[in-house]
Amino acid sequence: MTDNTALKLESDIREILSPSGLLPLGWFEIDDQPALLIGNIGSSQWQVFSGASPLADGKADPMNRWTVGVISALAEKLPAGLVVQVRYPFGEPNWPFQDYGRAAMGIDQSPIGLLIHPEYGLWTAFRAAMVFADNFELPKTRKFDHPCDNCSDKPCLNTCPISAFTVDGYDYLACKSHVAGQKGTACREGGCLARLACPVGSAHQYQKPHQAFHMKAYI
Ligand code: B12
Ligand code: SF4
Ligand code: SF4
Repeated sequence: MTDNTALKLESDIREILSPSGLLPLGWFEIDDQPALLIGNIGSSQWQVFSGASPLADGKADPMNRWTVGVISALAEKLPAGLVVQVRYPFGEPNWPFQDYGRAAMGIDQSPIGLLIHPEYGLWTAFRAAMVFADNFELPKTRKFDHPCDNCSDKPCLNTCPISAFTVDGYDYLACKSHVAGQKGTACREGGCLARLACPVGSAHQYQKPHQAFHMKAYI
């Protein structure tokens, strides 16, 4: 019989997080303890974040500061002692969030490095991982077929104007310099053209201001 603690906790967390637009993405284990991955799907958090004070105050890393605020408020609403640690995909140490995404969501890497989900495509990002004290049973992660296996044209690999994706990997320095330069307006204002070329989950593509926000932070 399955212990339903994890499902009940996930449902409570989903409800508490719902006004922020962040959501639980799946369970996995960190050092044999239950952990829940939290993130956004498409621009699910953009409307709330873009009206929040961390973006308006002009200080550095507004999305990260906003995330810490949302997750800290969530932890305070849960029973005392239940959350033993919160890990973030920014700051130190550099936790392996793409490994967490693989474990929690049953998805894998696309040829351009981002993890791809059959429904949400390349449009998921991870904002936090919460580690819990109790050793409750976790629901099994569904393992999806890899969407790229059925994509013969692979437009993500031949759309980048400077061919940043090669057999040697992702040339992020060339990418950054293009995005910051005169010819990089399309990427800078509309988002990575290689990512946008993927047909999977295109309904979840980030809204334009959300794309531009990340590209500005990236350069
Ligand atoms: C360092 C880092 C970067 C560096 C990569 C430097 C490099 N050498 O390539 C830079 C700043 C360039 C970067 C850029 C982006 N990143 Co980044 N990045 C990270 C970070 C903080 C650490 C990764 C790491 O060091 N892992 C540890 C090492 C040992 O493992 P690794 O597998 O070798 O890691 C390498 C890859 O992850 C790679 N990488 C990181 N991001 C990206 C993005 C792309 C497109 C590719 C091809 C590779 C790549 O760089 C790492 C170091 O070489 C993670 C968050 C985290 N804590 O995991 C996010 C993360 C991997 N990035 C992410 C994203 C979304 C991006 C951007 C698309 C952001 C944006 N602009 O919207 C951009 C890509 C630019 C573009 N073309 O659009 C997401 C991926 C989500 C997903 N679905 O898989 C993560 C998980 C952050 C998050 N909050 O969700 N990133
Ligand atoms: S364009 Fe095709 S190969 Fe590239 S990420 Fe999308 S599904 Fe995968
Ligand atoms: S942001 Fe632009 S330059 Fe960088 S990888 Fe994407 S398409 Fe290429």
